[in-house]
Amino acid sequence: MADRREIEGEIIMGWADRKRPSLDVRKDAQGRVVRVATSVGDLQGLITPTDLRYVVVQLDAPDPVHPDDWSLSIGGEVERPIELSLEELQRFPGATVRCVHECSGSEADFFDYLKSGGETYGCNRCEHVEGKPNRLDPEAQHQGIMSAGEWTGVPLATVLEKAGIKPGAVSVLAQGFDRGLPAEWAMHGALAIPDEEISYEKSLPLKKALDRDTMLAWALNGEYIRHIHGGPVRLVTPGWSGNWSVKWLQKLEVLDHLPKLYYQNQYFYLGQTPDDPDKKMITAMGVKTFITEPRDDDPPLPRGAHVIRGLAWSGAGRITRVEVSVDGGETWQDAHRELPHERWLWQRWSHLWHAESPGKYSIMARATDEAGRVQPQIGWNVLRKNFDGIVPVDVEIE
Ligand SMILES: Nc1nc2c(c(=O)[nH]1)N[C@H]1C(S)=C(S)[C@@H](COP(=O)(O)O)O[C@H]1N2
Ligand SMILES: [Mo]
Repeated sequence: MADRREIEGEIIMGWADRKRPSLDVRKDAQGRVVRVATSVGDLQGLITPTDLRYVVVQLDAPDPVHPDDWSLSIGGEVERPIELSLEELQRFPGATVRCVHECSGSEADFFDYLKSGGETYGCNRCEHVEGKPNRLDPEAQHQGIMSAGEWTGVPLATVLEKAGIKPGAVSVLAQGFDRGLPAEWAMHGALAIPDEEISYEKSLPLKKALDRDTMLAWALNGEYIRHIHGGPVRLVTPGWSGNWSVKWLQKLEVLDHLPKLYYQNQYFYLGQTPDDPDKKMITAMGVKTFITEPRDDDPPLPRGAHVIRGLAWSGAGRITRVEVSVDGGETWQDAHRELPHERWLWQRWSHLWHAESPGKYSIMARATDEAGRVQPQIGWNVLRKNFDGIVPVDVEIE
């Protein structure tokens, strides 16, 4: 009898199982996982399985805190400063939200790729190389750092109401219990290094802090949040770039101003140069589509019917339209969008393509969201953040 392993893939609990999607996992000198990337091309549903979820740790990976030892302090411009244990937090009326998280640095190489007219791309530290970044390869630079999840917790607004926000409040500072200096992999040209150890902290403008979907989450995909994803409790800011969802939460402080913070104004911003007077804080994601099939690395395809598939999402609400072009953007047709059409989750879409004549085709897709924003929204910027451009898939029909 042939080895079951050869036929089916892994052996799980004694039984031959299907092949598992591949992850790119990086560790620090202590062997702790600090970065995980995984391809949305391997995703069979809408929710990224927790084992496949991307991970970005900017400072030193902190030691885990046991849920029984964890508490959250809420102070600053509030009537009644409070400290909540996990159990106390869980007594508030709960909520669940499903959303896409994407790291601001996701797909950064495509800025250069589109700028070069589809000839070359580069990274912040390396020479430009010929060709196109492979967006479905988790080992490729800046790829695979987006995931969708179902979060359960309590709306941040509910907890802030309990403490009583004072008039004049402007932002809510959220601080994690991780500290350190930015990791070496995370540093590049246009960035200043802080001169002492810092905490990971962000200060959420009050309007977003009070948004009914902004939450203090303790569960992800139906289980308590694992340490690596920011447990016991993390902030979740649907629609806004991944870096706003502060992990390992320990402190909330209501402020009467918007402070200048390393991970708010220096490490993350949109601007043409480091001292651009029109520098903008990074907030909502753009509007974006991702073609998952066909792929650039497919062999020449036969003539006939092919299904073009993908995922679309936006930082400003639900997707209302996805269009596909098979002639490099000359003409566009509406794609079929599958349900559900949720506010913060990506939508799966498909388009039946009858490829009658042999030749090379450039397949494109573009999305529109309920705010009326059409892809792309975010142009080239010096830190190459929040890419949402239209990247063609190049295929050949035999
Ligand atoms: N405390 C803390 N929160 C953090 C980070 C961090 O390093 N420390 N990384 C941020 C960044 S840059 C991203 S993209 C997301 C990643 O969340 P994940 O690791 O669960 O995917 O968390 C954000 N929150
Ligand atoms: Mo990120």
